[in-house]
Amino acid sequence: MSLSAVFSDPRGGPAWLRHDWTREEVRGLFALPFSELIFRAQQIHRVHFDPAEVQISTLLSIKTGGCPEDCAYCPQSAKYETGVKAEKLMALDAVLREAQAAKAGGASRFCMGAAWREPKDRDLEKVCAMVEGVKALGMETCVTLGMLTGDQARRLKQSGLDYYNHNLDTSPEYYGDIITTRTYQDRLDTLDHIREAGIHVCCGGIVGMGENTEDRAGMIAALASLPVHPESVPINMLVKVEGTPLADATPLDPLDFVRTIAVARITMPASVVRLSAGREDMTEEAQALCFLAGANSIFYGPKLLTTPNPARDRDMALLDKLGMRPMNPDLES
Ligand code: SAM
Ligand code: DTB
Ligand code: SF4
Repeated sequence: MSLSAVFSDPRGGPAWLRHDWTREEVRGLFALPFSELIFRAQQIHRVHFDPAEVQISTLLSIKTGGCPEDCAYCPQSAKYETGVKAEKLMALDAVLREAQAAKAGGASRFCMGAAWREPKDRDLEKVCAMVEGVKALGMETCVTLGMLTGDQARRLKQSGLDYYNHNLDTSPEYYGDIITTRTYQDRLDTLDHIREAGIHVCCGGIVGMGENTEDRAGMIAALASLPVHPESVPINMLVKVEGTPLADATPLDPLDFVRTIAVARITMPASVVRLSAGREDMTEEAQALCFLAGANSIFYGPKLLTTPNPARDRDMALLDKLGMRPMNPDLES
């Protein structure tokens, strides 16, 4: 095979993006001395991004709790007693009020999450109206609604949706320990539908679920060998919630979290890597290391979907201290 075949993007992306990352190579990156790993991540980060810029998204749970899936990390699964009350889909005007407040707070993207296995077509129409309303406010839109058919993905694209979040969550071999109600292939199929519809893909995973380094390598290898890299890669630290099977998971060394960010940055150089859930319990020093390792996006605002996130003033103070500033949405991928 010629070099250009190895390094070219089958769908016409820039030739320097690699989609043939082997597990072995990714394992090798995780095994690098910490300083070497961070150095490489910083070099690559600076080729594609201004290291002082951070993309700011705000999350809203538009349909909370009562989900039929059994994801072992999730407070919204109906299978676990977590104290999260099942609610109906929010009304359009209430969602738009929240989006307006997020915009006023400085967010450039508004992400709406629903605790569904998959949306019913009737509900999808309501979400499309939300997407249209949020777009009209001048914000980028992202939704995460579970599995989609090709038709549903095309309908969302028609409404103007910019991003769809759908995570692979962990390695293919650890997946069955975490979720039994759907398969890795189900996730990959939905990712294909999103990509085919022309919607930007937001896809990452969770660490700190009792997985080992090999699983973290497997997860990053799976993400980095997708036919087109996700434009946005959220790396979540497990938020442990009482009542879920992972409530007592062994805590992950924060340096292993930083390593995961660095390996995501190196293998998916042009993607925005999000330091996603888990910041509420992370020190400022650990977050600063994540930014040094190539993270350039955060969720901003005091709540994720159902769990706490740092208060806005705390985050602004941290970004100020680090000399970082919000990314201009026009420059985001
Ligand atoms: N139901 C849809 C789905 O699963 O795709 C959308 C919402 S779901 C809450 C979105 C993502 O949130 C999950 O894929 C998972 O990566 C993340 N997530 C959920 N609970 C979490 C937790 N306790 N800690 C960290 N991330 C979590
Ligand atoms: C993602 O990767 N992380 C976000 C978003 N996508 C939807 C969700 C984090 C949820 C954390 C647990 C909660 O607040 O319920
Ligand atoms: Fe449902 Fe999504 Fe939570 Fe899984 S992660 S239980 S699919 S809301």
